Amino acid sequence: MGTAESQVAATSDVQQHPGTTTAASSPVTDGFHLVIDALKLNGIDTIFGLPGIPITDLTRMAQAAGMRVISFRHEQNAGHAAAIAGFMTQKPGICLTVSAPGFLNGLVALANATTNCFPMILISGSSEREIVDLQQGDYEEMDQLAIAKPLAKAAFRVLHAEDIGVGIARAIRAAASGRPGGVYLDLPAKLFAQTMDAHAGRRSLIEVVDPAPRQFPAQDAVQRALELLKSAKRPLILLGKGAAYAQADADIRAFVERTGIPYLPMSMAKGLLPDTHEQSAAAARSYALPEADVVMLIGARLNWLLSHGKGKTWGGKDHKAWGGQKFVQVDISPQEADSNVRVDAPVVGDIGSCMSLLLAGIGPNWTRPPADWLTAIAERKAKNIAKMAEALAKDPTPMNFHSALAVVRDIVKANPDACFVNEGANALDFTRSIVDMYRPRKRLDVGTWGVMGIGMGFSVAAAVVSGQPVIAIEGDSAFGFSGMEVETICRYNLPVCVVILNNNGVYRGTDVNPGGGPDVAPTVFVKNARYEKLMEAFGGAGVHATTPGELRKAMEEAIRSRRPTLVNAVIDEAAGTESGRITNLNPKSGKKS
Ligand code: OXT
Ligand code: ADP
Ligand code: MG
Repeated sequence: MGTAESQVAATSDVQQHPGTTTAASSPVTDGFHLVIDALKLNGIDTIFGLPGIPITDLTRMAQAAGMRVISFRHEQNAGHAAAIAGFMTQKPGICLTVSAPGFLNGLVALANATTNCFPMILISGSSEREIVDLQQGDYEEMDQLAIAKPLAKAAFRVLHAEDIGVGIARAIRAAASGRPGGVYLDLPAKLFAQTMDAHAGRRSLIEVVDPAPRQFPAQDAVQRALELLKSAKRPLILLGKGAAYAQADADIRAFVERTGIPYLPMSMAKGLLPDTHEQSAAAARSYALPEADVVMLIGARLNWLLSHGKGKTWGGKDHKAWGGQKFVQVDISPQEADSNVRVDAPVVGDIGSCMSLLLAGIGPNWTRPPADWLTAIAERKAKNIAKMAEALAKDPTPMNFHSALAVVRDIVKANPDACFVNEGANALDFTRSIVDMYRPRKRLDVGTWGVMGIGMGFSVAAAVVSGQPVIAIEGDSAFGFSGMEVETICRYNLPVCVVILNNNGVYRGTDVNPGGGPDVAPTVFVKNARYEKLMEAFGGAGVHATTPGELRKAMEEAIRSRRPTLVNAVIDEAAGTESGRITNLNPKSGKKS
């Protein structure tokens, strides 16, 4: 990699900058180059961002220094791109924004990264401290550090060029170590132009050694967990996105297969083992959860997505009652256990280390779970799969979610290495259960918050990071949150195939204004919108698909050609339900809690 010194020598605009050479002509560097060199020194080669005061030159210089600078149309999408790049690579993704409004636009992604345990660093330029602190009305004045703090795992500000190396090292460690998360790094405008001796500058940079150190669990914790699992009559493993993130794929698979315990993948853990694996209990979810007696969580939290580990989902008498399960929880965070219900066997450490010890501990004489448990799950599974096959075989006009997603399912099966992005409500939930995944970390979706707007940011990052084709299955509302990034996709000529499951609105397009006035209902969009023309506007391929055959042809062609493509798949506007599978979370007027 280039040193600070060589960067200055190589970059003409620095030499034009006053103060970059001294009277004695000893080499100097500046804040811009120290930031770039610190990132490069740590193996960070891509920045997702949006230029403007005070970071425009930083984007130019980063590009001149050989970094990939992916420039977006809105910072939120750049932030989501950085976060998912972090999830895919275990290296913090970098999002670079301008001050106040650009910074604020990046905050949803920063907070979402923290919530989802994705390592990312939001770097924002900021206004002059002296003016901000006296509230004298600077250009884009805002106390960004204070605002970012509650939304980030950590937040830092660098005031002096000689501290840039430390600032970036601290940000990397905070983002990647322990439970990963979003980190904010505040770089005031004045910092970039500060100069210092190039040799001293180079010495001030830190190449972070072991940014996410392995953390082995205690041997007695491993034994306790194995004893509990051994005692189970109806054990179940839940794989979460932490397990996918950990890249311990072989050990996780070996543990599942050697114990013979059925498993359920959370959404972004789909594909960690292929969804077609015979031990997958995904198609028997609502049977397996309440019936299980010992549940092992690997990188999954007992949050709302798992009904907090209690209530009717788990066989409890009412919505708050414990279902009687005992829990093993494998997690890097020592505070996660007992956050919702009692965890009988916490195993605290990084999943790679934990799984290697758990695997070693099961030994050759492990008894597989009782046959009646496995048979019961297999029967429920077969029933649900048959029901699903029936629904998928129908060919209604217009298409419904099932007939469109039957096509997507085939395309993913034929292209298991393609990355898969998914958001919406019905467009999310139907896709999750219909489209099987075959490889780890391919399914990228709305995650812990169910946040809309990840679609195009995730797609851009997935294409850039993996070099593989990307398939994005989008509700028409979901797409709207980041739709302008189709220009970004075309600009970088990325192999992204966006499929909009277009049912004319949020959840469906059939609602009517209950007040009878001239406005349409809040959930309804322009009917029969031609989203594909957005992609055509920027030189990509747009397809209006009204049949499964047209959809299949368009997707096959998109994957073959690697050309940016948007398929507007017209879905029956009455096909969706309110909030998809989580209708029950909508508060009802007058309902007692
Ligand atoms: O066992 P049972 O019988 O129950 O069956 C289950 C499985 O066994 C079975 N299954 C299978 N059968 C056969 N074969 C196979 N292979 C198989 N696999 C599974 O299928 C069922 C279901 O299985 P699942 O999914 O595993 O089980 P379940 O019970 O659903 O799991 C529970 C959950 C909670 C884990 C799961 O439902 C889940 O992960 N849900 C995530 C939900 C979510 O996050 N939704 C997104 C948010 S909704 C809402 O908030 C929206 N907004 C508001 C908004 C948001 N979010 N963000 C921002 C920034 N602003 C506003 C908006 C605006 S969604 C939305 C837009 C919606 O409109 P769109 O146009 O975009 O989308 P459409 O709805 O399409 O119009
Ligand atoms: P899901 O939504 O798939 O259920 P969650 O985001 O709720 O997953 O949970 C992920 C969990 O994984 C978090 O509690 C986090 O601390 C944990 N985690 C993330 N990375 C690692 C890792 N490398 N080792 C151990 N645990 C991890
Ligand atoms: Mg819709």
